[in-house]
Order: sequence, then structure tokens, then C-alpha cells
Amino acid sequence: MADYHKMWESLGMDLDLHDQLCEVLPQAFGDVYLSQENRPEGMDYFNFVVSEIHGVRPAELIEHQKKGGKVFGTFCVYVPDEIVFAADAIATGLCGGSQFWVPGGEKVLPKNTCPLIKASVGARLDRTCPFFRIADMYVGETTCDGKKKAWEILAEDVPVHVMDLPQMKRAKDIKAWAEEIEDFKNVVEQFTGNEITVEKLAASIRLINDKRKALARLYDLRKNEKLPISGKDALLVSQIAFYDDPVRFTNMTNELCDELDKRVKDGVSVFPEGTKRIMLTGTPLSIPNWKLHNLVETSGGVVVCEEMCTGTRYFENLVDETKNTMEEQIMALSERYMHINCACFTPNTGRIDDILRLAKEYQVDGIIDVNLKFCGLYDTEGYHVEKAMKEAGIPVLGIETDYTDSDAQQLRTRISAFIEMLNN
Ligand code: BJ8
Repeated sequence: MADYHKMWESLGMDLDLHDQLCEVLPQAFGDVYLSQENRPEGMDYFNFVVSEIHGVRPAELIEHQKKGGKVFGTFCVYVPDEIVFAADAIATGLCGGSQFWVPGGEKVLPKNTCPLIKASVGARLDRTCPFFRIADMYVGETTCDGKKKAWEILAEDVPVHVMDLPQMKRAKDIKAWAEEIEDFKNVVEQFTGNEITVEKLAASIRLINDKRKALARLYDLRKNEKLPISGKDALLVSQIAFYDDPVRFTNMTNELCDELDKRVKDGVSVFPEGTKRIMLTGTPLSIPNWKLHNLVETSGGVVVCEEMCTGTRYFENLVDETKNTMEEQIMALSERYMHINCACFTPNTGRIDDILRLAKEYQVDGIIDVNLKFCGLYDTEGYHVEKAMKEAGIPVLGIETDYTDSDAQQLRTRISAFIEMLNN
């Protein structure tokens, strides 16, 4: 990585602590990613993004701020990026996926909070992530209890706007979410000083839809019997989608897909025939959380799909582009976002339907239901997930894990045994 110490210093970061993080990441990335064989050349761009993760994109965001633009940090796939980009601002995902940040979060949060929340709060309070330093405003949501309380702590340090997400999906809830989006639009307009017009919102809806289409194209390619890309690589693209420039990201993902199309035509597969096809479902895998994909793909399986927010929940369903009044556009946004099936909703039968549908589409042999430790929502919903999969005759393995490596050996044993069972 180029030397960005001056930039990090100007962001008020803890340089010594941050240097420690910069030392471990390349090693982890090399072990998990660069050791793979026959990777598509189109992954070079995504490798570069990771190698410069705290450099190139943060520098672009700072450039944008120098020109008077604002940056909004988000933590959930329900927050509509379209509104932010329509005000000539930039939205960037902030969920923390590294154990490095967890102890910092534990200084202010109960230990039995999920690692995603602890890492996100730790990254901010320990001053070891440039994205958290750069964002002018954080946008929270009322999804789970841990997050709701975390916003109050973060708000002591940075402006936070919280969107009140309904937790049922009746017509009145979709209307209520549209009202929240309208409020968010007003906040963004006021904060940026830029008006969001119908034309600007329409362009922004197209921008984010294009990103969704590129990701859908990538995932479609994973439905092939001969797999042109590993699950690890696809996960990396999904993770980068949250913070890269949307136009560049879409172009690079489409370029990668062009190469993968050719691989499919030529019958190229990165895994031998008969490798067991695994779908992961559950809590998100924020960058740099590659633990489970690495375990599956070094234990005789391959991950072909993620029914996760770092996966299908992020890109499935497009926003209707045909609306031409602000009211209709906002309702179209609400309808699209309320199609996401997060365990914070009750009931959440749509997620079970999604898992069953995806299992067929991606021809999966088995499902791993993943729960981040202390996420009560997904843990409890695991009951329905596992029951429905058993009824459908789809083998399922439920696991709970965190960001540490302390359970890696035990997980490897369980995952290997699961894959072995699928082979028999
Ligand atoms: S839409 S999954 S991004 S809320 S894992 S912090 S739920 S205790 S991340 Fe999520 Fe939005 Fe839902 Fe997706 Fe809480 Fe659970 Fe932690 Fe979670």
C-alpha cells in the first residue's frame, strides 16, 4: 500500500494502533485469497481495492469533501443509498468485520453484544478506521436492540440520524417506511444544502439498480454446474460493493462477469466436478470476515450463494424506475426495501421462502445457517430455518461463531463432517 500516514494523521487516527492493523491484513488476505488457483483476472481490481483499503477510497471521499460534498456512513441494507447519491453526496458502508476492533467496542458495550456492533463501535472510538473518521453523518436504523443502543453511544462523537424501520410488512408499514425515507430525504437535503429533485432521484435509482444488476449477474454465474469463480472471490466483490464508487464498481463487476461468461462457455471450473455446493444463510459477513468461506472451501466444499446482507439481500429486487413524481419514487423505494427479509421482522416467512428458492436456483447440496454470536434475532429464527430445511429434505448445519480464530479448528471439524456426510 502507498504511504497514507499524512492523510490518516489529518483524520485524527491513532497511527500506532492502525499500523498494527495494516500489518495483519495483507497476511490474512494472502493466506485466504492469493493462495487460490486459477482465479479470474478480473479479480485483480478487487485485490487492489483490498490492498489499498484504507487509502484509495478514503482519499477519494476526502477529495469529495474538499469540494463541499458530504459523506454518509451506513450500517444496514435497509438504508436507501439512492437518497444520499441524489443529493450529490456519497454513502459508504461502515459495518466492522474484524476482531481487531472488537476490544475497543467492549470498552463501552456489554461483552455479550454481537461482534459486528462491537467492531463498528470500536473502529470509531479507537480511531483506527479512516471511513469512520471521514463520514460526516452516520445513518442508523432500528433493526436490533444492540444497534439501537450503539447509535446513542456513537452520537456522542458524530451526528447520527436514525431511521425507524417498521418490523412487520403490512400495507401501513410500507407506508410508514416511505414516510421515514421522506424524512431522511429532508435530513440529507438540509445537511448537504442540495435539493433532491425528481430527475436527480431517478438518476440515482438507476445508478444503484445498475449496481444491483451487476451483482445479480455475478451471482447468476454461480448457478452454473461448472463454477467460474470461487465463493470467496464472489464474497469479496459483495463486500466491496458497500463502499466502492458505484459507477466504477458496476463497470468492474460487469468486466469480471464478461470474463466469467467466457469461462462458462469454455467449460472452465475452479472446483473439481462433484465438489459439494454449499449455501450460507444468516448474519452478514462484513469485510474482512472471510473465515467461513475459507473453511468451507478448504474442507471439500464450495460456497455458491449467500442468503445474507453481504449477498442476495443486498441486490435482489430492483426499484421501479418508471415513477415520475417524488411521492411515487419514494413509495417505489419503500416497496423495494421492504422486500428484504431480515430476522428483525415478524413474521419473517419470506426469508424461508427465499432460502428454499435459492437452494433450488443454485443447486445446493447443503446449507450452513450462520449466526454471529449474541445475535438473538438470527439465532432464534434458526429454529424455523432448520425446521423448514429438514422438511424440504435439504441438509442443514447450524453454527454460531464470532470474529476470533479460536473456534476455527472446531468449526473445520464440523464443516468437514457435514461435507463428508453430503458425499455419502
Ligand atoms: S438487514 S442483518 S444489515 S439489521 S448480526 S447487528 S441484527 S445483533 S447486521 Fe443486519 Fe440490516 Fe438485518 Fe442485514 Fe444486530 Fe444481529 Fe448483530 Fe446484525
